Amino acid sequence: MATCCLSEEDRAAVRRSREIDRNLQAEKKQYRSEIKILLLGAGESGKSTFLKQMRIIHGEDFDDEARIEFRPTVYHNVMKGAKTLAKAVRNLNIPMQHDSNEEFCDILNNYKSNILEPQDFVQYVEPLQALWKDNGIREAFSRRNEFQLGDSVPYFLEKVKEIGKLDYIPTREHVLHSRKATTGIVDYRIDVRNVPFRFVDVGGQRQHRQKWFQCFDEVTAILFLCSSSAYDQVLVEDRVTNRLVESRNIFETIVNNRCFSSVSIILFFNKYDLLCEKVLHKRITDYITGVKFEGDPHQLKDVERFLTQLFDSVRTDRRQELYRHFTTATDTNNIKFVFRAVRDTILHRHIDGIMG
Ligand SMILES: Nc1nc2c(ncn2[C@@H]2O[C@H](COP(=O)(O)OP(=O)(O)OP(=O)(O)O)[C@@H](O)[C@H]2O)c(=O)[nH]1
Ligand SMILES: [Mg+2]
Repeated sequence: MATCCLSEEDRAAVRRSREIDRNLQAEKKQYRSEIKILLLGAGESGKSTFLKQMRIIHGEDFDDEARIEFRPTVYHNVMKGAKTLAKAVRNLNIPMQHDSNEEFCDILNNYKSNILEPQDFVQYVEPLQALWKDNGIREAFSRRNEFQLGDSVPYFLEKVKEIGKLDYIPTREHVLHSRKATTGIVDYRIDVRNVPFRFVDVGGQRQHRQKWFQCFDEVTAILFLCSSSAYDQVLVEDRVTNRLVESRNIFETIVNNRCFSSVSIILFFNKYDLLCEKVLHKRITDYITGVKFEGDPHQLKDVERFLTQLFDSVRTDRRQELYRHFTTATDTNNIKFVFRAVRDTILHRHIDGIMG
């Protein structure tokens, strides 16, 4: 990366990182064990997206064949998203701008099938485009925190024409935005500049969390992901609990768990792109209470400080500083940069334990 446009702090991080690389190369030691990184966090916080980035950056990138496998998921994300918006229009008593779109809402309301092939999606392209332009749908979309809409739905609805082509192959960016909840435990091993890493991704929704304990052995570091933009949303699981409050509660149990006293815990305030946009028109203070907010809730820096304090304040052992980053897991360059810093933090602290 060109260092000319980085802050002094970031430049120092790059220098440190290069030094670690040089030392690793010079020592040419054998690794006694792999670095096991556990990805934890509530549902939809971005764990699997982060893992996809590890694959893109350090592993075997998604080739055409691998990307085609995501096609049914993309179709499903589009159709389910449109159906959710169509239902919301009715439930919130919002009039549609055009009658023809009302008819399509009826079709969507009854839509149940799973599209697997391009020729089955083509018929929906035009009505979906018209629907997404309708002021009624736009109004429902602006009230999306009152119902459950995936964060990638607007991204895909903007791209319906491209997705609707008969020779459609999802791009790498489409793969990163596609959403499929994790239900089991996913292991991914890669070498990052000759250091063996093993990532473990788990399902974050409540019903999947009892499986987390199976992965707690021999952990080197935990990347805890929190959806920083979800402060105005409630959980899919119970439709009552605030998503940020849930995330902080889970973080509290993990960070204070004695099993992890020698584990590096690094917090990712993810979905930073969505946070930047949301603070402009929604005050976090209207949803999260009990912790003092200093500054202006429409100022990103003040919100970042508040979020940091919110999570930092639940830690009982405060000898170490809280490692945290604001991240956008769908942005490969951002994750490349952040992961480099994470890797350095981990190697710095655990190098003696992992090298023979
Ligand atoms: N805009 C934006 N979308 C993101 C970001 N990170 C993840 N997403 C999207 O958010 C959705 C949920 O991400 P996942 O990676 O599936 O979340 P998860 O934590 O693995 O969720 P579970 O498997 O249910 O625990 C996907 O559609 C992602 O593309 C981000 O930083 N910005
Ligand atoms: Mg997942």
